[in-house]
Amino acid sequence: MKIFYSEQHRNHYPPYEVFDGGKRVPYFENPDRMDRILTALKTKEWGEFRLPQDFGLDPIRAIHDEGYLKFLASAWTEWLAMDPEIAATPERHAFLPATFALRRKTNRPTSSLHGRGGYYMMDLSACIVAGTYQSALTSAHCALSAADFTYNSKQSSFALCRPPGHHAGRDYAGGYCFINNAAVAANWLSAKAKVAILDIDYHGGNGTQDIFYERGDVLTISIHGDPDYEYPHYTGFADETGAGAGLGFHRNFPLPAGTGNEGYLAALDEALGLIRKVSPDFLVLSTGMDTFDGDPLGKFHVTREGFQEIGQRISGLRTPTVIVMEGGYANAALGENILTLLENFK
Ligand code: SP5
Ligand code: ZN
Repeated sequence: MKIFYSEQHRNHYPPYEVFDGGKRVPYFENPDRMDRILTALKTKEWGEFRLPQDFGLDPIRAIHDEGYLKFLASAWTEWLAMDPEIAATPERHAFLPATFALRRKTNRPTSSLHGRGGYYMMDLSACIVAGTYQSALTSAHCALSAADFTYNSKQSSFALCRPPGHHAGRDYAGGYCFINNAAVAANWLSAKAKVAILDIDYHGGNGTQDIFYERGDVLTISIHGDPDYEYPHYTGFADETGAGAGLGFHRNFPLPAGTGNEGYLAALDEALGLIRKVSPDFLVLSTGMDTFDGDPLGKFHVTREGFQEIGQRISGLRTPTVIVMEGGYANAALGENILTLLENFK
């Protein structure tokens, strides 16, 4: 199996994030996650590592707002230029806003850096540091490269993306995500063939949902912790099924805290039934491993046997699949877990 991966992600490693309650904690979405996955993949002879190709900005601009991309590109250097204290010890800092644009009709500020931060960010976890923009672009190029390979070969492939993408919307970052890798790849494929996105990360794929909400050409489905108790809190409920031309082409499966293999697989079977009805040429699988029993950010109890079954049932669609890495924070088990899932697609 082709694995598209770049070392570029190491330059995106914020020194902290801010948890609910205002608590500063070490960044959960860290490079060690990739090291665990790399170590596991390298024990197998079937993994063929490839560097991503550079697809340029056009396929990313097709999904993301121009002002937002400019903000991502310049926020860090703008901030350094504003504050000599930060510039003296950049490794101890990350850019975050402290004021957010909420539900009211908002205007887009064009000058204040922190104003733009609050406009383009949904929470305090998508911290920007020096390498963030380049890492996010390269991550998207891994997803595009995997999509290109899968399109041409009709074989499934793995985009080992970091930072992840599914919480990022057209004009906002959040949940460790900046560029929506799966959405960029799926949109690129959608110009050539019929594509569906299945999001199995523990957290609702709000960014992907928003991006495709009014499109009837790409079915999007997310299975996740019920937003009634879990991040991202405000979208991912069962009654959100798309709008306009997209009505009926988005589905959420919010599941209760404590969901184990059995409950998860029942929802998955329902989701796979919907995908079979649409019969896409390609599937983009937003793959988070944070449904794992013991994940520090999750409340599900999916086991390694569960991931085996999940992989088997999804690969049973016999649809060439672009597997895009999203979350998963039980680092010690992450390598084995992703391997268990991937082995079904090789
Ligand atoms: C890609 C991805 O998985 N992003 C997830 C972002 C989740 N951020 C919200 C974290 C809420 C933390 N609740 C912590 C409970 C600790 N016991
Ligand atoms: Zn997640």
